[in-house]
Amino acid sequence: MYQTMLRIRLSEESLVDPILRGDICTPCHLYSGEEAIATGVCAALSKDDYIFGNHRSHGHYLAKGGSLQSMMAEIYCRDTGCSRGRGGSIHLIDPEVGMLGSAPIVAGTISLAVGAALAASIRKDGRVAVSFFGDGATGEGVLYESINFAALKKLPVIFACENNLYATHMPIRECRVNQPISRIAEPFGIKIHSVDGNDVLQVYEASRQAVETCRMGNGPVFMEFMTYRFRGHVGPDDNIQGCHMDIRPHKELNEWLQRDPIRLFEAYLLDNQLLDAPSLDNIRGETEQEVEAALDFAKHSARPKEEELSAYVYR
Ligand SMILES: Cc1ncc(C[n+]2csc(CCOP(=O)(O)OP(=O)(O)O)c2C)c(N)n1
Ligand SMILES: [Mg+2]
Repeated sequence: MYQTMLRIRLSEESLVDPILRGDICTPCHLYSGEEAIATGVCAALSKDDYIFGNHRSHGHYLAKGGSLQSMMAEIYCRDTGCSRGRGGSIHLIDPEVGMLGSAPIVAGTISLAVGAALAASIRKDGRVAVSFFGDGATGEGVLYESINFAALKKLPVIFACENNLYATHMPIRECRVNQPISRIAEPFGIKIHSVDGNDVLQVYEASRQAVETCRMGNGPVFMEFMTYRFRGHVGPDDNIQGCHMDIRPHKELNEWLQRDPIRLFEAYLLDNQLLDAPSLDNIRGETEQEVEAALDFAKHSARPKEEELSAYVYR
């Protein structure tokens, strides 16, 4: 889990300079600060289980076992990318590892996860589907329709809400009545977990229980993870055309930086003598190399051919 969180963080941060230089044209919604959620949830799943993501899904894809090289190539819009360079950062997919897709339509993949869970339930294959979405998706009706249908059919689906307190530049306190998001699931009579999303062990333990609930036929489960993004809504700092759009108070950001999920887990590993400082350094060194190799692979891959522009388009 430490390596996965670090792989996500270092690969996200490696994109900052190329984005600022204009080498990457696809919009990138960085996941820095939220790594413990994808990591802890996916650690509780098996390879055969399904996940669906949203616009901020680099971390979901990697945590489920997606290839870092294919992701980097996709972000660089190369033919070697996981969507053959047609999708970019916001359309990641790797069915081999159960990552059934991400898409930037807010709440757009929630009902697809319910569909995957319905298929698993009809086939009785024991698979669980997870839908990752942000607090912003709670403003979309399809979420409530999906929870209702899943509850009615007792589907093995986990609704995983990553509450980072903002939807683009809209603070949650300005667009929702003041109550925890997890309470929206109460009328449906399903299991609910409210979790510190920056504590990977807490995320893992709650997810393990949620997966078990689903496998026993007692799903669905709603999970709310409290967290914060360390970067802008899209790109490193929301400095769009010379105008800073990030209205989040510095004090708030600084307080959350003190609760960096990777630093917290490092402290846990050291305090409990599970790993020593040189081992942590080794993992960091290896991961840095892995990220560098993936960037190199992406940059040296060919772009899709112009004459293949409409290949793979559904007719
Ligand atoms: C249906 C729809 N409405 C609006 C948008 C524009 N949009 C893109 S991301 C976003 C906010 C998403 O916030 P949240 O769900 O909290 O995820 P976060 O970015 O905080 O991870 C919005 C409004 C969109 N992509 N789709
Ligand atoms: Mg949000």
